[in-house]
Amino acid sequence: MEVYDNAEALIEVFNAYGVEHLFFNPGVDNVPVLETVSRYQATGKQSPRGILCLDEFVTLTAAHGNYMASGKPQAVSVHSELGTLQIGGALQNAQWGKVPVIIFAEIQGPTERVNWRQEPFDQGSMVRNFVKWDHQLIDKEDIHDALQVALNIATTEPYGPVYLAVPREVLWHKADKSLDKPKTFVKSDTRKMEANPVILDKAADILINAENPLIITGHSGRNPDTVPKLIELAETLFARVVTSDTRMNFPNSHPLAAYLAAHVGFSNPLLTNTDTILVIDYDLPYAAPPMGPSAETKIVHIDIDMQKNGALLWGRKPDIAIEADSGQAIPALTKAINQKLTDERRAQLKERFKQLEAEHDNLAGEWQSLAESHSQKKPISAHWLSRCISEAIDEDTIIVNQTISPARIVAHLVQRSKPGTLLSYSGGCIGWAIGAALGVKLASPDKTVVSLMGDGAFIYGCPESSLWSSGFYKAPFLSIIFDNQGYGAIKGLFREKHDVDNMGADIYTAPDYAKIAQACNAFGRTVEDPADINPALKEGLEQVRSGQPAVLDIRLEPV
Ligand SMILES: Cc1ncc(C[n+]2csc(CCOP(=O)(O)OP(=O)(O)O)c2C)c(N)n1
Repeated sequence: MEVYDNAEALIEVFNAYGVEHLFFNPGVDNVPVLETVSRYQATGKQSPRGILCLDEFVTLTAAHGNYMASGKPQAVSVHSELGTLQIGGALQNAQWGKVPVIIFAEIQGPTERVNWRQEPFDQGSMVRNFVKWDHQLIDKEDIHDALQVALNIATTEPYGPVYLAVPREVLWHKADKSLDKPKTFVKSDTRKMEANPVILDKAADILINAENPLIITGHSGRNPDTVPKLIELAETLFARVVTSDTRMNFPNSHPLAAYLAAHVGFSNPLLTNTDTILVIDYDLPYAAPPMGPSAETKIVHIDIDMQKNGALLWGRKPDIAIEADSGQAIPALTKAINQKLTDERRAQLKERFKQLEAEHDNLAGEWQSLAESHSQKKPISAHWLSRCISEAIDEDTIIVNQTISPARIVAHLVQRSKPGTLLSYSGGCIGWAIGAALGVKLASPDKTVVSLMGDGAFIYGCPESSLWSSGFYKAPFLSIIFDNQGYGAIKGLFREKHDVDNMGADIYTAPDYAKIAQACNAFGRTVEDPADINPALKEGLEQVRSGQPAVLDIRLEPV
């Protein structure tokens, strides 16, 4: 077997940074890397495990899921400019999801423009809008050094994707013998950024004096031990917590978890009615919410990433900006608040808690009753389905969620309480959940993984590719399709805002998704009767536990 020294250097750098998988789709160009990975694996040498994905969209989406479950940096190898193009919208999700991933591809083109039909002379320009850094290796540049720079940039907060275009002669470079030992590594500084105590003190004053404070968190739960810290803060302030579904940041069963009435539609009255917001690790959603907080609302913002690509949260500066790692800043803030709270204020806050707890219980009860009232509704309702899913899974099951129009229903009815048991996308590209579930299962082989998505998302997610890899690499997960036979989010939004009812975005005489699953050696079942949901969930979970990927196509009321 040939010895490709630069391919070996690449593996050594990946090993040093803890990269465990290489999600790839081949062209002839990356064969030396793939061959070297195989050789390392066959001879018992440490190497990332190669995971073949039959579509490049899945390479990066699986890496995204794998990062979210493992916290480890990721590597993706694709075929030159074509493979890079095929990654498509998965890259926007990785950008918004702050995924520390290196994507590398061969470059064969000239270094200058010849004419528009020439090979891509600037391959990185295809991804430049979405990565923290891209680089094209030039002759004689050391791939080992370039990779370290790339991985250091990817793994420096705020994390994000990087792209490396590597000339064929570098990737294919041969040596007489293997590397004796890895070169030295200079990794990026991973110390936690600490909050400034003087600013924390000011934030504590504002929050103590707030009458109707709201904590909003986006992805503070990315560090699992931040979850109990946030609970402690909420219970010190007795403030309600709104959490995104990107991570399990705060248990939705907690009395301080904010619930919305089931009928409020797209708006969020909690955001407009509060006098003070403590916002933690939160990005502007990809599709902006209709209304932000009022101009009088005080905003305290804790984030590792204050800049948000230059865009301010809700278009305004916070009153207090605390640039820090939330895992450190949250307990420090709780401490500062505890030191300042008088007995009198504590007693007042406890009174507030009683009211919030009663509101929570009322609304949670409303959601449950609504779901139960749908138990025999035909076609099946998303409420009843969500309620059944919640009952069928255990507390360690990891939900990988990209439901769109039923997102709020899922958030209120699928109970999650343990850190790390809820993962979702942050960007805007549909098709994330099924490939991400593959990556999650590879990172968490002992956990049950259940992905939730719409029928549109199932198809966007390249199900044949995701299910094939799931079966082949023995990483089985259950996919549940909230099949409303159309693009519900688009139709719902237009109906509400523009009174457009028929836009032709229905997927009637829908493809048979269960048969697609079966064709990929997965278990597949279609469910149309609400009474069949529980038996189908049981069967799907049993299939997954016995090692087979499974898909349940739950036909809901068409949108
Ligand atoms: C790659 C991509 N194409 C198109 C869109 C626009 N889009 C947003 S939501 C949506 C509908 C998704 O349908 P489905 O997954 O079935 O969920 P539903 O809206 O029905 O709940 C579309 C097409 C997008 N976000 N990403």
